[in-house]
Amino acid sequence: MTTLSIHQRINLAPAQTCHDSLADDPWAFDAIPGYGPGSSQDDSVPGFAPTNAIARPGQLPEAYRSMNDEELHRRIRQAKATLGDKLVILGHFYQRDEVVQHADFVGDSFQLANAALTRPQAEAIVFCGVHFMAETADILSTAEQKVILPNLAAGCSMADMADEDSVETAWEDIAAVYGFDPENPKPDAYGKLPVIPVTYMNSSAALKAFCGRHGGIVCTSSNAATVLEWAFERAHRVLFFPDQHLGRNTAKAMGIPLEQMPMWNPRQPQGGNTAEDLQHAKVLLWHGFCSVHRRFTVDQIDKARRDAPGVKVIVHPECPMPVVDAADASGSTDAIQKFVAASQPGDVIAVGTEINMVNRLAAQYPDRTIFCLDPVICPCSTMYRIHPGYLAWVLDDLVAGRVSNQISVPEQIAAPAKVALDRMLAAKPR
Ligand code: CIZ
Repeated sequence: MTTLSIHQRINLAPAQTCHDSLADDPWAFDAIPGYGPGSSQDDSVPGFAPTNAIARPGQLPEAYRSMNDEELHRRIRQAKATLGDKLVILGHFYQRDEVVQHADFVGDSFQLANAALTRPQAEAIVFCGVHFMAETADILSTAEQKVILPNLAAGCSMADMADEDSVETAWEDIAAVYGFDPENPKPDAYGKLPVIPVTYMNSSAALKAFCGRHGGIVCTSSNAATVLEWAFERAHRVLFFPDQHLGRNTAKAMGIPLEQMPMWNPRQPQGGNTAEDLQHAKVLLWHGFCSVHRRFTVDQIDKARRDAPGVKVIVHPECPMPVVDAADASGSTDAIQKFVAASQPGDVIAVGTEINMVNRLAAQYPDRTIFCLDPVICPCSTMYRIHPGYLAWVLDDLVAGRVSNQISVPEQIAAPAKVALDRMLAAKPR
C-alpha cells in the first residue's frame, strides 16, 4: 500500500479554481455590472445607488491593458520613487501578491486606515482594497489627503447587501414594533434605548453615518464583542448589519441564546418574525454574508482533521456558526496572523479565510504546513479587480499631477460616520 505524505493528503497544490476566467485581466469583465470571477461571482448586484462602487465601470486606458507585467512593475516602482513620501500605498491582507509587493503597509481595513494616519505628509493614499475601506480611510484622513481606489469597480458584495434605503425602512419597521420614534428614540426607566444599530466595518459610509445619527456604532471583526457590550450597556437590543455570521458568532460567544437572535428580513412584515420572538430578541441579524467565508464547511474541517491529525484549525468569524464551532479558534485577519505567528515550526494549520492571505502566510512560514480549508482556489472577487495595471495607471497620473479614482465621502455623510467610528475607538473591553 502506498503511504501518502501529509502534503499529498491535504492537497497542498489544489488545481481546481472556482471560475475559468480567473486568469483573465480585470478589464475583461470590468464593464459588466457584476463582481467578477471569484467568490462572489454569483451574488446579484443591487441597484445603481450612488455609493455602489460596482456600478461604475473601470476606465483603465488602453495603453495599460496591453503593457506587460515587467513594464507595469517598473512604472509602479518609478512612480513610487518620484512621489517619495507624498504617497502611501496600502495593501489589504486579501489583496493579490503582485499588488501587495508594492504596499508600504499590509493589514486589515482598520489597521490600514490608521497606518495612513502615521504618514501625514502623504498627499495621496492609494488603497489597494475595496470601496468601503477607501471610504473609511477618507473619513479618517486629513482634508488635504486624497484617497484613491485604483479600480472603482472594486466593491464588496457583503457591504452591498445592506443599502441605506433598506436599513432606513427596516429601522422604521423596528421602531413600529418596539414603539419608539425612529428619529429620536428615548431611553426607558432603566436608562436604556430599545435598539441600537451596529454596523460592521464592511459597510458603506452611508450606513456608518446612519449608525452615527441613531446612537449606533461601528465594529470590526476584532472588536465585535467589545462593541456589542458597549451597545448592551445602552440598549436592550441591537440591530446588527450587514454580516449575520459575525453577529451570530459574536453574540453566541457572549452567551446569547440563538432564539434571541432572529434574522430580520427587510422584505417581510416584522422582518419575518412573530411579535413574541421580537419581544425576547437581543440581536436582530441582517441577512448579509461574505461569499468567501460562506464557502467553508464542517466537512472541510473534518477532512483536515482526518488527513492531518493534530492539525490546528482557525477560521474567520464571518464563517457560518457550525464552522466556527467546529474550529479550534476563530478570529479576524489580524488574529489569524497572530495565531500563525505564535505557532511552532512543524505545526500544521488549516485556515478558513481568503486564499491570498493563506498563501502569503504559508510562504512567510515555510517551516510550518499552512493550508486553506477550501480546496478550490476562489479569491475575493472584488479585491481581485485591483491589478498592477490599475496601480500603475493611478500612480502615473499622480506623477503627472492628476488624481484619478478619488474616493471622497461628502461631509454630510463623513461627519456622522466619524461619530460612529469614534464611538468604536472609545469602546473598551470591560
Ligand atoms: O476589516 C477587514 O479588513 C476585514 C475584511 C476582515 C478582518 O478580519 O480584518
